[in-house]
Amino acid sequence: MNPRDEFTGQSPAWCPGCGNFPILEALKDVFTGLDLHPSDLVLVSGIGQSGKLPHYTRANTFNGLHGRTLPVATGIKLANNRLTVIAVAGDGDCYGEGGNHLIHAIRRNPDITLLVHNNQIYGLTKGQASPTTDAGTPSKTQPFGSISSPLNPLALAVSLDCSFVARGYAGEREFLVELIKEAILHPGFALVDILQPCVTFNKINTYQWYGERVYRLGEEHDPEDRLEAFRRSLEWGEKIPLGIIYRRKGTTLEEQIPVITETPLVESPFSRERAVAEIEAFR
Ligand SMILES: Cc1ncc(C[n+]2csc(CCOP(=O)(O)OP(=O)(O)O)c2C)c(N)n1
Ligand SMILES: [Mg+2]
Repeated sequence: MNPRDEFTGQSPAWCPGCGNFPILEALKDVFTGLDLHPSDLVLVSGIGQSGKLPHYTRANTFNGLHGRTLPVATGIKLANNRLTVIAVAGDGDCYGEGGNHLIHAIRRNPDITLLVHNNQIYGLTKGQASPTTDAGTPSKTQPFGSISSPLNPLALAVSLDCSFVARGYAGEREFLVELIKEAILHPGFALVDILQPCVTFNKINTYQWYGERVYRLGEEHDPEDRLEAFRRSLEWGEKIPLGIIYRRKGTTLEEQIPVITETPLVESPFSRERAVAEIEAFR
């Protein structure tokens, strides 16, 4: 058996040519490349076409409510910090409905990798403007163009001192594999925003549109220079940078909770008497 097949779940119901396919395939490369086993992993998602990715993967999975990917992922990480926790979300799910959770997850810095399938549209609900839709882009619900300014997720993350911030592109799968590996190996909260063409509902930000604009950051970019990272994160339009925009070392959420530093919570002995005594103390 091909080792990648170990991670194959249900058959995807995405549209043919969907930019989610290369992300799914890249993830299998990442897992085999890092010698991970399905039982080492938890894939957590919310609602959206992107949110279906865990169904199409063989691993531990949790598909929760729209926008609530990060609270669930954080809870799982705190319950068993030996697991590699990967949160999967869409631009609507994570930057819209779940935007508040994103801000506070970045502040807490759990060792979680967040993959955002950024197709600049609400795909599952058939093409409304999302927080990353460029201003003026027409959609079914705003035929004269989106009236809101777009949210820049990378600039937001750098401004919050997020411990790892990167941008990948579904059209550059091998490069994406390397970025996701770095994100997983990075100790702390890692955001990988992935440009993901939606071939059915986004006829503007197509493979061709992204292909003409993306470029890879070179050696001259120092991801540890926060001001330079912020400057790069603002670049959007004619040229769109791919790669690790920003990275810093920092204390993770788990490292600050002494009770789980030695033994994961899930393996800690449970004493009913002690639990009852603790509850009684609050009466
Ligand atoms: C609380 C709540 N609000 C709204 C919805 C409807 N809804 C489902 S998915 C979605 C947006 C999906 O867009 P995105 O997160 O970008 O995912 P994509 O399908 O593009 O991958 C919305 C608004 C919902 N399911 N639950
Ligand atoms: Mg989307």
